[in-house]
Amino acid sequence: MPQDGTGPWDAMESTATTGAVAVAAALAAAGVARIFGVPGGGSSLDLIAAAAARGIPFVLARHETAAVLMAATAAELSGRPGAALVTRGPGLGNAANGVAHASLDRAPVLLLADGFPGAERAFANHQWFDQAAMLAPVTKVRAQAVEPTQAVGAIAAALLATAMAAPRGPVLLELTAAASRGVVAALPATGLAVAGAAPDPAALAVARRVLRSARRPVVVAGLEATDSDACAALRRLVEALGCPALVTYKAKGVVPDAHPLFGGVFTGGAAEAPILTEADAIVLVGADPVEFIPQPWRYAAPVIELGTAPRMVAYRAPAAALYGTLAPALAALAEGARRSDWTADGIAAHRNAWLDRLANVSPSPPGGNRGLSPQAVMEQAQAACRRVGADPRVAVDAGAHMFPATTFWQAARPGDLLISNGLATMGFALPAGIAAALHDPVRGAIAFSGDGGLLMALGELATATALGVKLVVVVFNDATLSLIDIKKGGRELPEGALGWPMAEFAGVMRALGGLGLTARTEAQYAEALEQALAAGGPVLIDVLVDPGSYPAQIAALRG
Ligand SMILES: Cc1ncc(C[n+]2csc(CCOP(=O)(O)OP(=O)(O)O)c2C)c(N)n1
Repeated sequence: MPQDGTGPWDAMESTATTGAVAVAAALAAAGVARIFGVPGGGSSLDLIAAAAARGIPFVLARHETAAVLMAATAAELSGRPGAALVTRGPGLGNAANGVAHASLDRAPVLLLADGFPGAERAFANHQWFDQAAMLAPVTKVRAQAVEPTQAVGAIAAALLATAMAAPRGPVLLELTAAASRGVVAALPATGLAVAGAAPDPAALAVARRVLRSARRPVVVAGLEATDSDACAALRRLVEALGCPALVTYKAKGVVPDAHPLFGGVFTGGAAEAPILTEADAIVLVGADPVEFIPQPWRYAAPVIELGTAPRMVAYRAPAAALYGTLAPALAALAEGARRSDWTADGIAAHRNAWLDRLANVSPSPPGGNRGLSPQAVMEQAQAACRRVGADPRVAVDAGAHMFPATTFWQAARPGDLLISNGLATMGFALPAGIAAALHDPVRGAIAFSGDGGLLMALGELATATALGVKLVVVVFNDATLSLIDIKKGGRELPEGALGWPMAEFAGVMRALGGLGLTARTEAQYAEALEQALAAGGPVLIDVLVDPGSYPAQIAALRG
């Protein structure tokens, strides 16, 4: 039966339908909230129409990587798969970095790409390359529907289930117009089943023994601990042990920064070493080694590893390992856990010393640009939010500004701070902020970005203004790729190798239909923040920052 995409869904359930409708049904059953993308002329348009008829809106991005970053963020925040849609050839090529982010940041995303009809391949290779091969290293599984197939809905459902299986990650479905328009007799039947496995008794016994013999355990929460059940169970374990908990960047808020047991951020570097050196057992909870900076593991204490799946990298052989659903394993560990020897004062002393190591202690060198300190940019933003009762999520880009951003932004819940950490790609914060504001329009979002990262994603300012999302974009403007500048050492580099004439971002934002503000002093920034937080729609604040504190910060962090 041909579908016009306007009929009531119930009427379609029992009748023949199309491949696109079957895929849309699989998306809906999996709980996909939106499709982000830049369409082509093949299956894309059928999918957009079929998904809209199923109540899944399409969000038009300006660049495919940004679309996938949005889909990945939506997936992280909802706990359901995300979906992105691109055209074949250049569309898929452009999407590759977003897919790499979804892969290394463990986000379940279905990438729907226009495919190449078999008949066409016989006489044309315009825009053709082996799309599945190109994305093979960064996708868990790839499927093609070239000819019409009854199985297309089931294929989409299976891909979505694979994306959600641990470790989570992206999957690819190439779909030709013939497959999206072909008549399909039945829709995929079910949604996603999420199994909650009980921890392995033998492994649990070992883990309990290691934990019981420890007097000073330290818990490190990673990206998998952001799951709400896992987070609640982790907090109970930490409170039962009365021990400090560290969080990775992606797990900010799993234990709130303001919690008395919060011990700091874990990156795998030097800044957190003092507290972990005191540990006689380290409990890694959902911490994926992709989150750690590439330095050898520093600690002698036995590791108890809780993860959704065995790790791909042998950073350290754990003394005990529990793989599967985190919450029951955490609950089982908490049972009979004895209180540690840590004191609240001892933990607070470590936390404060960690903050001091990263604080903006180094004065700007002579000749500095006299802009704001990056730490002040974060602290003023949070103070302004508290003053007006705003509670935005924040998205942080890759670059030197990420160190003060992740240290000084106080998170209270998982998902309060979004970041690309496994891939650490620039151009993340703006699309992630848009997706966060769409996910939760009441909270909205602030995207903190370096000027280099923002220039990579600039077109998404137009996406933000077209959508009218509640988003504040704060640019750390220093006209330099500062994180790379720190690494140049004594090399003589040609003029312009690491920087550019300072961009006027407020003007760009205004030209794209949003409110653009400029801050060169703390007073101007305070005023701009007040205006931005009162606005319903997107606002950009271009802040002149002084990069003088970055070298000391990175040295303190990484050692
Ligand atoms: C897509 C991408 N390209 C390059 C890099 C390498 N890189 C990491 S940080 C950085 C500089 C970022 O500059 P900017 O956005 O201005 O932020 P800042 O370091 O000045 O805070 C570069 C080039 C990256 N992480 N991602």
